[in-house]
Amino acid sequence: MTQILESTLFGLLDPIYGPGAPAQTARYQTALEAFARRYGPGPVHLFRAPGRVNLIGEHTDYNHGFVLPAALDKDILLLARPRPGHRVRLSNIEPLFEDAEFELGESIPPAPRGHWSNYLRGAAQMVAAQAATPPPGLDILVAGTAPAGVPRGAGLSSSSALVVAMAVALAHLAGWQPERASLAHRCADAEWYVGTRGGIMDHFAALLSRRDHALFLDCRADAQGSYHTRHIPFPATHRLVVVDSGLHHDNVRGEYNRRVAACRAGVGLLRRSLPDITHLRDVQNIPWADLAGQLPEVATPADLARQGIDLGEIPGLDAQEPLRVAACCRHVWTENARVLQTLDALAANDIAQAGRLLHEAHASARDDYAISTPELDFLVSTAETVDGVAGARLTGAGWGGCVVVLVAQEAVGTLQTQLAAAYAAHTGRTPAIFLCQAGPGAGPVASLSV
Ligand code: NG1
Repeated sequence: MTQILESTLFGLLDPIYGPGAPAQTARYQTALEAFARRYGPGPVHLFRAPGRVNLIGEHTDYNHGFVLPAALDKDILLLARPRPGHRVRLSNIEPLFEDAEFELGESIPPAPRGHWSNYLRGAAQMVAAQAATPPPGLDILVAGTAPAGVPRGAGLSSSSALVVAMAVALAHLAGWQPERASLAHRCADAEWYVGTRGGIMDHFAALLSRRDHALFLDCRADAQGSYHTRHIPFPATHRLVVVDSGLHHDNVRGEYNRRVAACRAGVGLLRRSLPDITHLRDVQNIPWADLAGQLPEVATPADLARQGIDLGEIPGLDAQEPLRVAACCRHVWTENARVLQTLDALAANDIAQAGRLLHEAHASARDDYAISTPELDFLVSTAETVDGVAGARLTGAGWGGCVVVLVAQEAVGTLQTQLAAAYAAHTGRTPAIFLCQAGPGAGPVASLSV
């Protein structure tokens, strides 16, 4: 096996990970060695795409609202070597994920639902359709193993990181250089390939983030198709701590799609009095009390269809299962306001107010959007009893995964100890707890020889 000098790797990784670079070199070495074992010696291009934590703004993105995520220094590595023809061979450093192959083109048949390669197929199909020069066939190895990788199913967006890593790699190797925001948007559409009507937040966070900053994103494009983003510096006195409940629900895509449907139902019903609206974002400046009376507590897709409300295409929606229309719309309406208030609080360095907003966002996600779990509720309420904690909330889609805690720098150690002990006593589980070291967006890392 060819030795890549540690000093070479360190020089490449320092601009990406800063003080965390030394801890990354062994992981890169391992990935490069695995690539050489799988595909033989020769050139290799290295790419990375980070996971993200969302500070606030949950389930607002597909309603054209506001979000405030930050990329993590936990990322997925994708190693690629061009090969003759159009075949893509995929391998994963984790044996759980079997090898796969497909032919590059504008219409790539999916593997069975749930297969990891679908994230890469969706991205490949998108790049093949968009790039002026078709991307080359590739031999690929994916390395995303935790703890340095993005934990899977934890609401930290490992799946979107996979899509983005593949898109970045193929675009780079095809010589296609779209604007980052445009690539992010296309990646979000590409992820629909796997069967979820998801939003754009994760792909924007993975591509446009900046070290030590959160990314404010207005999820509605302007008339020219551009998205408004702003990099928001983290407060110097506080840290974001991410706590993984260890409970990951794989089978939540149906629930996610039902929330999308509830929001679309709200829009359909409100259009009777506000015919120009297309998304919940459009009613943000109307008092909630004026909207509430037009929205039923529950309605089934079948009821809504009878009333002429078109929910559009949503995979796997059961026509008879009730949607909680009013509560879901209320969450989105209040959450959008909270994101903007959080920006103001951070700009004024009013951390207590930012913390209160996180607390309210959790209550709204739990009670109105109904996406929390007893374990997430326990982590949030326990964290909020620790001195120095400003606020906490679940982060990501919900139904398990992580909470994020805004905590004074000097209280980080106490928070970790107290939370780990309380959670273990309550559930018998040890939570993974780590600091959010907000890192830069996805991109090529280097071209080397192994
Ligand atoms: P995660 O937590 O990665 O499953 C999902 C969506 C986001 C956003 C959040 C909820 C995808 C790829 N990701 O994120 O767009 O809607 O839920 O805020 O659909």
